[in-house]
Amino acid sequence: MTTTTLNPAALTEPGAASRTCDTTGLRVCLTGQQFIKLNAVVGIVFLLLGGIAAILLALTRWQAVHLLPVDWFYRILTFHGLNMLIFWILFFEIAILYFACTIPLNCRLFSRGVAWVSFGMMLVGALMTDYIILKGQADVLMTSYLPLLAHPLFYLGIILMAVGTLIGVFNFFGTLYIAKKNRTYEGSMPLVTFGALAAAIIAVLTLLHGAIVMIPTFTASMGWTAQPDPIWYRMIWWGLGHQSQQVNVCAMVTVWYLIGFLATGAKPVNETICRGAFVLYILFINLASAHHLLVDPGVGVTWKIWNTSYAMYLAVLASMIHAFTVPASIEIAMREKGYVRGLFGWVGALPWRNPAFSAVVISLLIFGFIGGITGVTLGTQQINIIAHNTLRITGHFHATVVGGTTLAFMGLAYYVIPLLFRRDFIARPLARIQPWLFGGGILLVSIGMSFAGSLGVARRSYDIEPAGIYGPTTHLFLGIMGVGAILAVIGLFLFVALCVGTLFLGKSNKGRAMEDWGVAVAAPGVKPGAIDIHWAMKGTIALTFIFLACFAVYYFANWSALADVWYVR
Ligand code: HEM
Ligand SMILES: [Cu+2]
Repeated sequence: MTTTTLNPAALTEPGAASRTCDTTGLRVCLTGQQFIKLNAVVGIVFLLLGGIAAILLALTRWQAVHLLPVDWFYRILTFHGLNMLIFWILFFEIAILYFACTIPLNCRLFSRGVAWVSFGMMLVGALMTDYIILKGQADVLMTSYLPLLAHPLFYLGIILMAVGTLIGVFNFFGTLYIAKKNRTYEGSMPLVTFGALAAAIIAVLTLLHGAIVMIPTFTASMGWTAQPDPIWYRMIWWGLGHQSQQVNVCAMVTVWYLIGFLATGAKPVNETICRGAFVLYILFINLASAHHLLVDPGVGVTWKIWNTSYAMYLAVLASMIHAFTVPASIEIAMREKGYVRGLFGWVGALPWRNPAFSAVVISLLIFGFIGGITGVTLGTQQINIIAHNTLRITGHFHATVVGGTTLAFMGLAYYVIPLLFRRDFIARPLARIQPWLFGGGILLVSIGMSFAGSLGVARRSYDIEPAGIYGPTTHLFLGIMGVGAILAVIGLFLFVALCVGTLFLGKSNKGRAMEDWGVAVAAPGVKPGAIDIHWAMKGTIALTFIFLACFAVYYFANWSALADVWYVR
């Protein structure tokens, strides 16, 4: 059994100003709290910038609308990719890391100075990059593949961002060190911190790749050194670009466990297996970077197939374990509360009015069913050739990083703001629909992109009309993407408005518990723990078989589509 007990004396050491949370009774380090707030708020501002760019892009790719002129399309595409995937996600992840190493461990943040340096470098780097993109001197897209060359400030901004994040991760490790040294807790590390630790370890590897690739590119852009080899650049860049997605997945899964626990009291079915799954991420995820190089001439076929069709599945296995244990643990918690009827009798009694909870459920379903199934399929070496560089790819990763990670992070904010800013949310009915609006919108975006891509529409392409080969079905799917984008962006703006509005106008909850979003309660007349439950995960197991059936259909349909490419009579 894995248990943790906190040592209440730990935060009383000199220099560790803290308070007791009025809702959870946990001790909160005030420095930690300050930097969780700062990083989360700045992250949300970058999410807003990325969201403005998102709607401009979607209304341009929707060929019937075709909003932006050509130069601004590529400029805004560069801007969107970086503000969303790098700035929003990394700032929010640093907030999650600072949370996971302080509050659940009853520990103070390692260093306020280090936190300021990290935050300052990240902010200056992000602003520098945004400035030079909007000035029109870095139209190289997020990946900035050589031999395209941007203004040196573009690379310098990204380097500052990466090194600043690395310094923040160092603060996380420093905090774990003092937690151990001061014995702020006994027993094993809580699962939330363990997941964050896995994310932090992968982040170090990721950001080192970033430094290795960006520093020589920066010096080349200054004219100091020769330009690095483009194939080398792509290989190392994806060590950054892909692995950082696993940081996201680890952080997202951690949020799933945390909110599942807060909203329903769910405890992991088997902690050892959950922890083992996080270790699989650390060991195998870098190999999966190879799926970005599947049409590159520089690496061999055996290397491609080994890395993407064998070793990668060990990381996929980890995601499948988490996507199983989270709903399974929720199902068990619900059955123990007395909702034992049938396969899905417990679903109706879930706390659907809790926006953090609904965000997590939608995140899990979109990530698993759309992101996971398309990801494994597109990452298969043979199938990739019919999907490479089409909108199918964009359709896939908007299901993972947007429907999955971003939505889970939004869900977390519904607790972070009341607990750490100590203000209750304004406009609570709007907060309750926000995850559905954003999740539903992004589902349409993902489906629209995927099907338009299947019909041959390229990603990163300003104009598909001159080709003259796309029929009404293609335009219909681009329209579905456009309508989905409008819904998703309204959901995004609503989220930002609710958060910012709450910071200024929300009712203070100092001295009392936060206003509850709603948690699962026991069925009438049921004494918790008194219920005998058989086959307590059968609903989740049924769901797993539905998932596997969807996967099989999609996977083999793609092999069939591949076979159609060379028609044999
Ligand atoms: C709010 C809803 C969003 C909408 C409607 C949206 C829409 C789009 C569109 C239309 C494209 C251009 C596709 C192309 O022409 O190739 C795009 C690209 C992209 N989006 Fe989003 N997006 C949204 C949110 C996000 C978020 C939250 C993230 C990351 C966390 C993200 C990451 C990306 C990336 C990495 C690209 C590719 C950039 C490139 O090709 O260089 N998006 N998005
Ligand atoms: Cu990848």
